[in-house]
Amino acid sequence: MASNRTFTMIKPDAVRNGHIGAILEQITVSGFKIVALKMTQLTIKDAESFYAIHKERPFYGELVAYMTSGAIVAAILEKENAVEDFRTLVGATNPEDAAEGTIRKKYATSLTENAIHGSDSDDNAAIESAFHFSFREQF
Ligand code: IDP
Ligand code: MG
Repeated sequence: MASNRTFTMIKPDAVRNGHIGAILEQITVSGFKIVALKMTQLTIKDAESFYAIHKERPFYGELVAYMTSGAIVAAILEKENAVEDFRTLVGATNPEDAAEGTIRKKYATSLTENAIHGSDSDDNAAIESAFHFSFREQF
C-alpha cells in the first residue's frame, strides 16, 4: 500500500532566489498538508550521507558542494499517494525536461541546482524524514 507521507527539501538555489513562499504555496494548494517544517543548512557530512547512493557518480562532489552552499527548507508532506504525486508535482530531474507548471520547470536553475527534492519511495521518505526530524517535530 502506498504511504501517505513524503519528504521534501527546497534546495539552496530556490531559497537564495526567494522562492520559499511560492513553492510552499504551490505544494499546499496541490493538496499536500505540511506536517513538519524547518529551515536549516546541511553539513558536508549530512549531504554526503543523504546522497550516498550517488557516491560513484561524476556529479557527486558538485552535488554535495551545492547542497551545503546555503540554507534549505525541509518538510514532511501528507497526502494520499504522497510519494508518487509529489514527484509529479516536482517534475523531471533536469528542469529542461520537466513538464510545464511543475516546481522544477518554474523555479530550477540547472540540472544540479534543480530547486527541490522529493523522496523516490516510501522507504526513502521514512529514512529521509527521520534524518531531518525528531519524533516530536512530526505532527
Ligand atoms: P531526483 O532528485 O530527481 O530524484 P537523482 O537522480 O536522485 O534525481 O539525483 C539527485 C540530485 O543530483 C538531482 O536532484 C540533482 O540535483 C543532481 N543530479 C542528478 N543528475 C545529475 C547530473 O547528471 N548532473 C549533475 N547533477 C545531477
Ligand atoms: Mg533521487
